[in-house]
Amino acid sequence: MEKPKTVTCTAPVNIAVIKYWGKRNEELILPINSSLSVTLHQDQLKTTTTVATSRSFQEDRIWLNGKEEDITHPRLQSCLRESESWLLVPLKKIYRNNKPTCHFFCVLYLVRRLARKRSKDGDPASDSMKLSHKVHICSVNDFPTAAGLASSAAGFACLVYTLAQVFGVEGELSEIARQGSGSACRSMYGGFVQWIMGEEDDGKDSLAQQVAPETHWPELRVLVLVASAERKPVGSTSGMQTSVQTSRLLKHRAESVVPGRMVEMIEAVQRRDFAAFAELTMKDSNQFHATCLDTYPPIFYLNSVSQQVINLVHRYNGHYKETRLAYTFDAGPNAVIYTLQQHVPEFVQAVQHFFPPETNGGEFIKGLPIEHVALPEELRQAIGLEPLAKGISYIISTKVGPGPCVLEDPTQHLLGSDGWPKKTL
Ligand code: 2P0
Repeated sequence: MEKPKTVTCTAPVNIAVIKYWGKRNEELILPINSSLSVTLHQDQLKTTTTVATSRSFQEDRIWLNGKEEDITHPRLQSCLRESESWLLVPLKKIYRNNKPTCHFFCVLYLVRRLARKRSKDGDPASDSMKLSHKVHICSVNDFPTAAGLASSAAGFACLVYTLAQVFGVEGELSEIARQGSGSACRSMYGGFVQWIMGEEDDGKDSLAQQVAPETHWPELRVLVLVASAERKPVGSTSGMQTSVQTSRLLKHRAESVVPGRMVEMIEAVQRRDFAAFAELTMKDSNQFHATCLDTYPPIFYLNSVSQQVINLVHRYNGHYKETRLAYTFDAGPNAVIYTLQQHVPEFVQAVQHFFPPETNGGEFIKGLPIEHVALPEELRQAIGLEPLAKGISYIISTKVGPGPCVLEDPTQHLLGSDGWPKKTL
């Protein structure tokens, strides 16, 4: 048997500070407003994907977090076989409620098509032969999906990046990642990233772009406060669909609020102005959740733990008469806190005081180590909230990080030398 060609890559999670919520085109995933995010460091949170390709593989197959996804649906297979792009749109309609499977294969199709197009422009014919070989894909997240973090963003970014390595495609790839999951286009870069909404009907100008690299603001820290292990009640894809149909506030936000905020946010990042960055971040998260409440029937992503975090942050900032902390919430109750390195130890003490953890609940702080300090009595009194026991199960402490990377060490492949998942998965 011919030895498969195998590539393994990792890709990061991103957390938006100007939120994406609402599409103008469901199939191409074109948003109603631009958005901006911070890429988190892969030492703490990442997706790893291995792609193997070989003449001897019979089918395209995919294993997600150790379980094979069923891609035997005849329409899906025929789309992949025929290489007809017009098939993608009706296919996405059929599969709208089965996002991972359909979108994974649309992305696979799009990377192959791009590789074919580019190989015609001069690459050796042997490469275009390889494009007809089937692939085996194996992908794992190193964070629990239940933590409410955007696993689809890291997952699709990693798939697109790894396939592009296998098929030798270079250049702009965020347009394809976007068609897996909107927010995935922002995980194609490290640092601070904007997704420019674009104007074209075909989405060619709806792309992600780096605003500043991961080295730009070394003191910035990110704390993920994991509030609940419950799955989110309403998924992002269907939630934003209902919001577009019913919320006038969302329309106002997209047309009249976000364009100005994008400009201000980019300037705040460029100046490393934490107070401006933090205030815009909190206001934008609050407005996103206000549009969820303005959706009919309303969508609730925040819970009593989220509300206590919001109060804690405002009272903390109020006590110091300085904006030292910012919160942001996505489609779930977990808070993501942005702050500067020097404020982390004290804030974490405040979290432990106002959300007393379970005593036997394993480690409360994961990720970058945090120095222990005492909680000043006057701060505790100024915050003055009633402690909410077990409200937060753990904190992930991380920072800004780079975009997708290739892992050169073959022992890190998730597929064995025969191209099949390793037994240990
Ligand atoms: C964001 N979220 O900007 C916003 C804020 C959730 C809240 O992007 O339908 O999973 O695949 O394009 O990318 C989540 O939406 O949705 C999201 P699809 P996606 O991060």
